Amino acid sequence: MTKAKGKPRVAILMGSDSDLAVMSHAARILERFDVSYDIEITSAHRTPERTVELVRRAQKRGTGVFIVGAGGAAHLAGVVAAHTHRPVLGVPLASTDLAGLDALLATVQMPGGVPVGTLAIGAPGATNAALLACAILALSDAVLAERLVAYRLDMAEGVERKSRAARNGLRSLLDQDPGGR
Ligand code: AIR
Repeated sequence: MTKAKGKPRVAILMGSDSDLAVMSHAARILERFDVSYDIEITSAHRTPERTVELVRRAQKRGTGVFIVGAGGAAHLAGVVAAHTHRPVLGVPLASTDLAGLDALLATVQMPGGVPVGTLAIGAPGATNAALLACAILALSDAVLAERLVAYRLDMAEGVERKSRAARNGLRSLLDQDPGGR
């Protein structure tokens, strides 16, 4: 499935449909930044040949960055990295009783020579993988670079708004119960 106009600049790959809700955080960021992407389910273990085929096809179409999420014995990002020289960003997912620690170690502990840039476990990792993908593409895209600057400004304003609201909230809590316990 391809989203947004033109050839996909980013490929989002994930090991299972059960990963989709978390990986949708990456897609949301790419849409916000108007970066075209392709999203596919493929497994390093269940569909090894499809995985390699998807990486080759994406490369041929000019995809610049791969965002790869998997849980458990999460080898997908490493396998993708073995088949491309383009940047691979791995997102470890919490899909077993080990709560993502298994996927984190499997994704981050690549042997020297085949890098996977590993993000945090779960939704923050998916969000940051997409932001990092945008930052990589922004090296040769001034419009995208501007959007990244605006995103940070928005975020900072949001924190200031929340700080004001927290101060007001505290004031009314203290005014309601001036004695306290
Ligand atoms: N997975 C799929 N193939 C190899 C791995 N490691 C991962 C998926 C998912 C988890 O196994 O990325 O996080 C469970 O997948 P499922 O399909 O059983 O829900």
